[in-house]
Amino acid sequence: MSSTYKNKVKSQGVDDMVLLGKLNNDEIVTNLKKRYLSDIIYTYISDVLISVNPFKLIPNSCGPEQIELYKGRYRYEVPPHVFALAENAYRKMVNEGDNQCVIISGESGAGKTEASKLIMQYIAAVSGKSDGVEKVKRIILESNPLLEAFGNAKTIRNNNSSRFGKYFEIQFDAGGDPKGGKITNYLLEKSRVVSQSKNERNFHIFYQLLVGATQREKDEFGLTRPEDYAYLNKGGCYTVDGIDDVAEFKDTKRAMDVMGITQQEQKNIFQLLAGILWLGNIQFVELHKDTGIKNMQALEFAASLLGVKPDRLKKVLTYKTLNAGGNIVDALQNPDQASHIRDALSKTIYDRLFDWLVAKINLSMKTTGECRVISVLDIYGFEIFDKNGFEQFCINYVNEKLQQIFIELTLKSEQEEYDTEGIKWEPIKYFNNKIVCDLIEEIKPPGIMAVLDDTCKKVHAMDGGKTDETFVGNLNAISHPHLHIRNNGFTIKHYAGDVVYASQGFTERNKDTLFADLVQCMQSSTDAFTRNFFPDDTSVKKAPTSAGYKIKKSSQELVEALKKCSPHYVRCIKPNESKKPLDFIDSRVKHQVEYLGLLENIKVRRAGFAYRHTYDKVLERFKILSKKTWPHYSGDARSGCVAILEDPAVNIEKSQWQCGRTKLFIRLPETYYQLEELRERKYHDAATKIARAWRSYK
Ligand code: AD9
Ligand code: MG
Repeated sequence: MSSTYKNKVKSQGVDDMVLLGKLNNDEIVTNLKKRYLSDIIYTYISDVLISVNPFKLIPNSCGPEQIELYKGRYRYEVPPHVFALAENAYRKMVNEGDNQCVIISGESGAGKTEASKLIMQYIAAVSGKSDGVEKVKRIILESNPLLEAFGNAKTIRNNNSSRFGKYFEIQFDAGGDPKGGKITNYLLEKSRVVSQSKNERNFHIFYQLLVGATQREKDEFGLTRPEDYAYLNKGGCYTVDGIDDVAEFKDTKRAMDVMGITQQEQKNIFQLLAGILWLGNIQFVELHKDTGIKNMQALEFAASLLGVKPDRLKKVLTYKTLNAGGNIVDALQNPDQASHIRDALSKTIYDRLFDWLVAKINLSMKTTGECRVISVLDIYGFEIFDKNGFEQFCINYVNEKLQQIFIELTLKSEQEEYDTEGIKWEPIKYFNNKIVCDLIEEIKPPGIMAVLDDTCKKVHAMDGGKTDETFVGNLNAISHPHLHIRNNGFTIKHYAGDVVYASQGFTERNKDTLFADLVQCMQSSTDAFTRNFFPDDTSVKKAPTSAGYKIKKSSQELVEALKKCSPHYVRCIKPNESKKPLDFIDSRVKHQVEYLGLLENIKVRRAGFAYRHTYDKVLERFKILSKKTWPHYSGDARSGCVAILEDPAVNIEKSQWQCGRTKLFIRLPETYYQLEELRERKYHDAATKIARAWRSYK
């Protein structure tokens, strides 16, 4: 190995871990660490990009000059970067006409959303510049701050955590200019609207509104300080390091303008948000034979902001109309139950508002006709909290599905490559998490979701908090190595670790229905904007679908969509819990390296052959090594490569390489280094010769 190359590897690790000398999890961690401490956050495993969150802006890493550097360049010509991956996806789409997708995974706070934004910026920067195209690009880029305002929040893991999943398709014309786009959103964590854990916040927009609204808006909507609202003061956290809510509110409003959301609609949105905050302040008290309202002002304010009569709102919050064997009865709800109904209403309003925003963005970038697509998937990361509920269950299920598709596609495409190139290989052992996906989603035998749906259907709504217990009892019917039933919950052995789920709230959240009384009350709103969120769908007889069913269906659709594209992967790693720069905790990284299956990923890539490239690329890089190909060569690329490898001056043993149909395969990393070393020496010699000639000329 040449000393410069060796020294570089020693201090900065290898760019592509397929070329690691020794191969085990610790070596991978060490390699990532060396790079991380030298401010190099990107590393490849072949064409999979590993990104380690730097928690700081790395100078000259993502600006316009950097974009220029990557534009039109091949991956191996430039250092590893998310721009190189974006460039590759973009060129492949333009040149080969295939749809591309970028699947970004990693745990909460690992850098997925930042990576997705960089990809979108890159594509916007390198594609066409005409007026129409600029408008579409602006919508695509501005949709980020808008959706982040309503769909992101500070959690203990991440100050700007995405609380929804997003699949963003950018649509291009045949020339590679963006024509439009489409966002599919997944499962917003709506429970956050009504409560947050300690040191966490509600969605950013509430704080933005409270500090950013004009005095007139504040007066009109009864907006005061975040501390004054029950929906905001549970987490005891109002501001976030590095987030300026006033400035962000301006960005949100500007983004709304770009989406074509009118001033009137913006006012409606803010009014609805204020309505939610005031709903949250309604408190109930137990009275003799009735449930009363402790603070009438909150009720009146909420009712007025939602455009409904206070009496009617009170009635639907404190009574529930039930059909008991044909008899319609008004069942009084105790203060606890009434609070539940209040929260269900707030969550639904917010959830529908979010869907409305996504629909609005989609409308503003809607396009027709044939197009090519690059899609970017940025979904909430795998989560393990002290207490994990239905939301974590769904989030982690989606992550299982993504891991599954990674396993399927990387192994599948690898296998296909060996097949099409006519190369023999031995499959590598790896943990296939299909078993966990089945445990959750199978219908026969029933998996966890099926048992949950069944419990929800069979158990009467009036059995108090017992449905969740019944659900756990019913889970006993499943005997599975990855499921462990416990008191008040269960543990799933996920690919990324064991998670203990508390069953409380599972059935209610899975049912996800609003009582008819509430819906009718909202339909009576004098405010058309609010009314529209509660369409009268009683005429359409649909079987009620559960939240679990919806997430299962949408993840299946997502998997189908992804399988139709050429995949690109970004695997994000979170190096610490402190969210501080240069803090690299080996054990944390090792855990992620293990569950992301990076070692297996490398092994599969190297199964027999550590390095492979098309003949023309190999020839281009190493032609200087043989007199047969340097300085002039006019034969075909494959024969050129063979001539180089067989040249006595190079002398690579025949057992160390194989010719595929279009690519050259090299077995050991050392062999590849040997070629690199020879190449460096040749260039060095050539440079010395030129310098000598220059000196003698002078
Ligand atoms: V979650 O699953 O949505 O909770 P993400 O999306 O994986 O999570 P995110 O991209 O939001 O994490 O990154 C978290 C924070 O890390 C960001 O707010 C930045 O402060 C920081 N970060 C992430 N990536 C980069 C980067 N490439 N450069 C600088 C970064 N900072
Ligand atoms: Mg995110």
